[in-house]
Amino acid sequence: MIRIVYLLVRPEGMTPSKFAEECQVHYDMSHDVPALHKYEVRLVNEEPSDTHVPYLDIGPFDAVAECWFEGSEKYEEYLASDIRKAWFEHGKTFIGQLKPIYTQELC
Ligand code: 3ML
Repeated sequence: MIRIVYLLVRPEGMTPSKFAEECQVHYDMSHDVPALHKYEVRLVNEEPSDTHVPYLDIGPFDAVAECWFEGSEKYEEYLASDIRKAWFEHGKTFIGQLKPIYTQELC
């Protein structure tokens, strides 16, 4: 399974409630995107810094998302899809900055 994690920052001037609304729209749209096995987006609620190991100070960011794909062929199909392109166009309207993280299994 290919899994890509994203940190999302809302655009300057967009309220948190408008951002949350657009995240919901984006989530709803994800169900029509071909070859996307699963999409999840969650709002940042709290970022506690009292960690048991040294705190990594990054951000600020407003949401964490993840895309799942069953393999590289599905990922290519997703990239080629016009519905995926329209989804990204919606993304441009409410994602101010995006940090993609391509993850991999331990072994
Ligand atoms: C890639 C993505 C990360 C995310 O949260 O949504 C998708 C599509 C997009 O960026 O619009």
